Amino acid sequence: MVQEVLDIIRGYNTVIIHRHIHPDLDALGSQGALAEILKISFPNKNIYIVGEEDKSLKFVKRMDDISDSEYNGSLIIICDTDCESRISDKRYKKGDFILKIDHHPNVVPYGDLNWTDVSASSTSEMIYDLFNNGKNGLLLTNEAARLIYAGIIGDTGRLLFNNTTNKTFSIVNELQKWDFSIEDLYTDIYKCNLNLTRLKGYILQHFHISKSGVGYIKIRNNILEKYKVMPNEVTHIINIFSDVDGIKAWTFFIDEKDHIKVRIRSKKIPIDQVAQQYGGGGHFLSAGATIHTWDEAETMLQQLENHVNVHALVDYH
Ligand SMILES: [Mn+2]
Repeated sequence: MVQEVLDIIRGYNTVIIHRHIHPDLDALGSQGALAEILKISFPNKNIYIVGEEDKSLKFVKRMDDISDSEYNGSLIIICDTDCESRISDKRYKKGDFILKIDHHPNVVPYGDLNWTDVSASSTSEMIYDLFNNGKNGLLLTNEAARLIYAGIIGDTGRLLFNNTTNKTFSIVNELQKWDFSIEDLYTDIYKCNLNLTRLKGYILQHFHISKSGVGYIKIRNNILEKYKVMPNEVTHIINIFSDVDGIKAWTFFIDEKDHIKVRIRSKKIPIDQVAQQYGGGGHFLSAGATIHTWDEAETMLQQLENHVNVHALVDYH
């Protein structure tokens, strides 16, 4: 697969790399690292990265500002994005060929070529694979190593979640040999602004746990306004009560005025099917959906409750 991917890349002079909306460390890390690798390995190609920026993640990578004409005859690579509706910057449609690189289940393939690896901890890990398997032609830089490291740290919760494999550890081991400051990276990643810290306090006071072990919190818009926190910032604190004894899965309902964002996480029981029933999706243990009423939130919670109840008997490990 890596060879196929490299053959496609070799055939284009302009490569424009996209990723998902509301970027996270893995989206920016994989996108930025791939750009770094391609720039140093193919100095004659035009390589760009595009998409909306997140204020709190500017330390990871800044985007390029390019004109529409750059898309003529270009190769589009889309990192870390499971479905088309989540692609940031809709101009990807203007490209000549779409290559998807992703570690989410390939439920809705949209690329002309799809490289998906659900066993990878992160898309950033796949970018390392690309470099590693394409070694004869590809080079890495300190900056690319920093970006891949950031992406892996983001999606594995600092090598804590069960998507962390032996391979992930060996890649991290290799990356540590490159020249970048892991300490500075951690300082940037784990800094939390005061407003979000106060909101943490509110959530810890008000979340509920159901009989089956579903933790949940409904965050209404007036609360977000009171604490001066943007809805998408809440994702940064999604795990704050996950370690409470008895919790098997947990859900945040985040009021975004015209809709409600649902984020579901789970320790062992796969919960992506519940998200799919509401038009959402994601990973087995980390999924999301969008709903429109608080009644729907109640139905969803009930469904999650039943789901966790039924699956609690299965031996996941
Ligand atoms: Mn990812």
